[in-house]
Amino acid sequence: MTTLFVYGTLKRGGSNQAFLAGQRFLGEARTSPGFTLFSLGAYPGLVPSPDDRVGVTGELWSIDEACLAHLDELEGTAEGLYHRASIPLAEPAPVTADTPVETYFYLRPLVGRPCIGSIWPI
Ligand code: PCA
Repeated sequence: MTTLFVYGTLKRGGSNQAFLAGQRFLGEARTSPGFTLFSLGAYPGLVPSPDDRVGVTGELWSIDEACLAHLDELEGTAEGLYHRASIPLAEPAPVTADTPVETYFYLRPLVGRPCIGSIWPI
């Protein structure tokens, strides 16, 4: 099982929520400061942002291996669209600090894309 932080279309009510069917919702969460969101149109991308003081708001889910493989396909990890890697959470978090949490980092250029800060509205 992998603990995944989702911040965009995978959140409850989001357009890709169905991809998390049968997985376990652990709670709402926020990353540590140092991350922000850009709008890529119909979905957001999370990137490191050293000047950020707020972090990104999202949800934690416990994901099984088969689901995670589908999510990696959806997020285009093989094509270099997103990269799944660990991210630190702000306290208090729905999981203990020693549980590794992963998220999808956006990898493509952000030229001309609007920075939308800490929340992707659903
Ligand atoms: N889907 C993933 C990454 C960006 C997106 O829209 C998520 O919700 O976390």
